[in-house]
Amino acid sequence: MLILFIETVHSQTTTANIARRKLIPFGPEHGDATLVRGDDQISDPINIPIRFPFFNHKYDEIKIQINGMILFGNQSYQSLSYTPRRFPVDGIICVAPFWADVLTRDDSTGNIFYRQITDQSTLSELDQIVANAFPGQATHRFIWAYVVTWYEVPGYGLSSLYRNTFQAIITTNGINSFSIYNYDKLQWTVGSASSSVHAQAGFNAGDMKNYFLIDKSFTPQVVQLVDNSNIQFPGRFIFSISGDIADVECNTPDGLQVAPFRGPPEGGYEIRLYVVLQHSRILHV
Ligand SMILES: [Ca+2]
Repeated sequence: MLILFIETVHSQTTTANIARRKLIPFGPEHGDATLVRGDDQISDPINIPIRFPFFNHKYDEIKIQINGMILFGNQSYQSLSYTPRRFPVDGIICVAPFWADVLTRDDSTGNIFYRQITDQSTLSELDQIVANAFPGQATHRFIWAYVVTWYEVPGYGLSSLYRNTFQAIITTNGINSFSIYNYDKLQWTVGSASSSVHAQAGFNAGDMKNYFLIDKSFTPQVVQLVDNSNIQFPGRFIFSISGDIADVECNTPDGLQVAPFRGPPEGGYEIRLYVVLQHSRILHV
């Protein structure tokens, strides 16, 4: 409620600020890495220090796809199309805030930035954002997040006058996972080589069962995501992406996570243990 209130106050001042306020801070000055400029490339595999629950599996590796996706797992994904394929799609495991044919190769402005988030203040902020969206649930005590920002990205074969800025955040407490999509600016929806197939927004577990398309995907109106929401916060969508946790018992291995589980042999990592009991209460050991 606090965040909604602040938004309201700012809406009386400047619209430019309100748009930017959807996004959490990004860019090299915030420690982001930058994806090499290009057309359809995928980042090197990024090992993450937690097993991230995404529906029925846990993943300790992600990849950033320039064309608007975060991919899970160690598949090569080399044959992944720049034109969006309608979910469900077998074997593509991703969150896709805006799958469309980005081209930054010859651009001097557009970039894709990404970083891991483990600082407690940002994690608490994400906790609050999700808690505001799902007020009936207990706080989630996130222990890890990753943010990818597509900043001012132009489209393949399109005028560079048209640019998109959006952000995907994935976060988890080791049991519950969420994706947050923030849409700041959407000015194009289909590259010139995509046969009028407009952008798709959603997620896909790759199992042909767990997937979602945000309304207006595959239509020119998908640009309206900057004003739409599933949580009454224009330009923001939040999804629970860890499936049903009703089966999690406090004595099952699934209920216990150590973060980070991977570290240098010489040590130096803080180790935190989390146990989830009765679906929503978290004990910090
Ligand atoms: Ca591309």
